[in-house]
Amino acid sequence: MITEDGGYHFEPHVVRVNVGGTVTWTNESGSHSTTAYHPDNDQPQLVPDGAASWDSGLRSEEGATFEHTFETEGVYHYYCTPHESLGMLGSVIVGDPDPHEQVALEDPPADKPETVREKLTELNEIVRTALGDDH
Ligand SMILES: [Cu+2]
Repeated sequence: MITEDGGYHFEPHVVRVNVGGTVTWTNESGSHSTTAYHPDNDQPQLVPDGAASWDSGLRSEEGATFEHTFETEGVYHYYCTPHESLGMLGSVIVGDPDPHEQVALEDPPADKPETVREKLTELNEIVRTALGDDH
């Protein structure tokens, strides 16, 4: 599900899996990572409480893949290390979480650049719609 075709983005921006499901990212071109917004990656927490972190590291080979298995229900935001400021962010929905209890869906962190905050707002709208939360 990665990446760069004319722009820097994850495709699709939002994916949904069951609890215990695995997401596989494939690098189409360029050099990218998939990295959780998790304190373990020195980032604000935009994943469920107690969720496992992940960080693929930079992947430069075409066709390189990275997998992560999601054991904790909830909404996860992640980014590409070199292209975060270009808005290369994505989201994973695991299971059928309550949108009102998701750390990831709160207001984007104030100390992030505007491009990142805008992208998080956009992702949150897609996620809320997917979860049937219309207000
Ligand atoms: Cu990238």
